[in-house]
Amino acid sequence: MPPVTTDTDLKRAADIIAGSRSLAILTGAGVSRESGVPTYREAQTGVWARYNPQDLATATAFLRDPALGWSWYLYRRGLMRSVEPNPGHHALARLEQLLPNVVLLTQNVDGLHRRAGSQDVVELHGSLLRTRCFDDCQGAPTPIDLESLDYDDKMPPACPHCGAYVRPDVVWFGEMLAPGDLTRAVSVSQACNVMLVVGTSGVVQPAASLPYHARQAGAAVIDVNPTPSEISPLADVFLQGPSGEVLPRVVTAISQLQARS
Ligand code: BV8
Repeated sequence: MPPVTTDTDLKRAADIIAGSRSLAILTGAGVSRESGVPTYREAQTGVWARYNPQDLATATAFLRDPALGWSWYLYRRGLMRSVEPNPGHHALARLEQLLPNVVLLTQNVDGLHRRAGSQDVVELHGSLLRTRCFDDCQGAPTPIDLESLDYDDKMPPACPHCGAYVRPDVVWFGEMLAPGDLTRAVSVSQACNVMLVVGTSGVVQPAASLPYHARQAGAAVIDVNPTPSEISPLADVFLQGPSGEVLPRVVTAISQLQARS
């Protein structure tokens, strides 16, 4: 679908971002869509079509059926390894070089922002690429290097320290976000003067509240999404279109503004 964004909206967004003293970026699954990673709202592809991620992404589900939970996470981990960052990820990474203060807050667990070169990234919901002891037996978190274990896709391996299951180092529904991550995300959202929201339906809490924190602190909010989301009504500018097409256009416009100044 070609972007519906008008040049006027795009230029307005570029002006706001180029003038930012402190830019907070909040991303969701949509920013990885053009890398080939299905979003949570889409029907899961293939073998997973019959499962709802929210039903699988809980500690209860994992303990109820560890074989299912483990194979789902290994499938997604393999998918993340097989895809590449897309132009949207690279555009966001470029903003760190163009602007004085950029912090990227992501709900995504795919590691693609760091692979695209973003440095200051807060992975609010953890990472599929890391694993840890289900019981955090050596303290929270107890990282476990999966590649150091003998494992298959049938059942989660045992923690070498205590024998509990090895689990993905992600935040499941019903689990608290890492305190340091949430504290930093809220303070960054309250301190920024521009928040760029990309590819999120704005449903999952407490991440979905971050744009409200920014708004309340007087920040301008820009939303990038092919379809209006829970966040769009909050936005000063809504850039309607796929982030892999819209974000590079925004970064080009910012570079042109800086060249003229
Ligand atoms: C917690 C990791 C509390 C796991 C994930 C109020 C306050 C606090 C909690 C709650 C609350 N109300 C409800 C809750 C409970 C729950 C929640 O929010 N439920 C929802 C369903 C209502 N929250 C929690 O459980 C959180 N925990 O707060 O604990 C607590 C308190 C005390 C003691 C103990 C606990 C934890 C939430 C984290 C869950 N983990 N992921 C895994 O992945 O396996 S969430 C997961 O789903 C993602 O990380 C992401 O956050 C979310 C999906 O959202 P999006 O990223 O937005 O993706 P989505 O598919 O929805 O939308 C995609 C968008 O992209 C769409 O808008 C689409 O239009 C757009 N798009 C499509 N193509 C493109 C595009 N955009 C750009 N370009 C494109 N090409």
